[in-house]
Amino acid sequence: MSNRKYMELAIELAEKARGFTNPNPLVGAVIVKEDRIIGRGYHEKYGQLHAERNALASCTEDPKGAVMYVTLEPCCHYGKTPPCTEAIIAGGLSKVFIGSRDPNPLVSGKGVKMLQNAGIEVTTDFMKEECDALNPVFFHFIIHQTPYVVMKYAMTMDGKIATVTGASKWITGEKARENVHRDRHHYAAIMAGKGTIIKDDPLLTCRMNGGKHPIRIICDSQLTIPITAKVVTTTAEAATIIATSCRDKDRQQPYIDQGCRILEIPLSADNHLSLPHLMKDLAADGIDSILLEGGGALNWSALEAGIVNKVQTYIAPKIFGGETAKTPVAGVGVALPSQAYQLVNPKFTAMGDDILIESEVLPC
Ligand code: AOF
Ligand code: ZN
Repeated sequence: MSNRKYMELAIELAEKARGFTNPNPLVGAVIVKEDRIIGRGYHEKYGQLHAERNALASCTEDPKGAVMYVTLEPCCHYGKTPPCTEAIIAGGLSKVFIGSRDPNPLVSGKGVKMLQNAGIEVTTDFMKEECDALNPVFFHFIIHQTPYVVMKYAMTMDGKIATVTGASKWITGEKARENVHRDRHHYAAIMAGKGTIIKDDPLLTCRMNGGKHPIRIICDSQLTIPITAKVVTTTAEAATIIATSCRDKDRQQPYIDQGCRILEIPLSADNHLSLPHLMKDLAADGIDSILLEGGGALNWSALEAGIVNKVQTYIAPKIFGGETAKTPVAGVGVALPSQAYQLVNPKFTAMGDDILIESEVLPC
């Protein structure tokens, strides 16, 4: 097998843990001796052994003189686990192919140096683009210390997220909706505004087999969502954080009694919750990624605040019409096309009869 095939296998292994390693990266490793795979491993769950150590532990033969293919630069620091570079050196490997560079300041280039200083031959940036594609969330979180935010919405061909009566079940078909549940598992949290809770009373949980529920974050500056809302009454199933500017402890208590956590967030100049402030607080709690299922008002605020990294637009082959039927992004909007929020690197995926377009937001 070629070097590329071995690294492709390492990428496949890394992918298996998606949704379970946050806020740590997805990493896979393969160990090869004389063209035989003698070990393979991946980082399976947050806090557990890294990919390299799992691969070494799985070796069916002595790894002395073998080659490792690893999707991320091996760590060289004592964190929750001892440095992987030590295990690679102790194992006597002769060569390491590395995909992504690790921007973690504790590692960043030092892992490579440590291996080279021990006389190991190192090839860096090997299939870097493919390996980098595993971890946009980790890279964003470790560099900026704020969550990676994905704005998701489903609309008709005429750009409506509901009919004139407000009905929105369903816009997309089953395949697209299954994909949303996969994403609820992949990302650490899901965020919605008060309007969505009052109008739809959603559960915002993950209904994928073997999936985990995202932490539910509700933006409610005045703290007025009903105490009977599903996101409030089901905290035994999935955690709920209510972000509010209301500091009145008596008004907070009924939500706390139901198991919700209250996060006090200051208001911004336009009297909305300060989203950059909220993002910092959530990051401090280890929340590395958020699926924003916002509704028009929150979506606009999020764009304006510059916290959105990616937009996922599901388009269904339907037309609702109706001048007052809601659209995905509301707020005051921009005055000129030249002032638009620009999206780049679009990826198109057909899902049953629907289309998913995923694009990155160009920072302003
Ligand atoms: C992982 N899994 O397979 C590799 C990682 O907190 P720790 O001790 O688990 O260390 C986390 C850091 O280790 C992480 O930020 C990244 O820089 C490095 N590599 N992490 O969770 C892995 N190889
Ligand atoms: Zn490590």
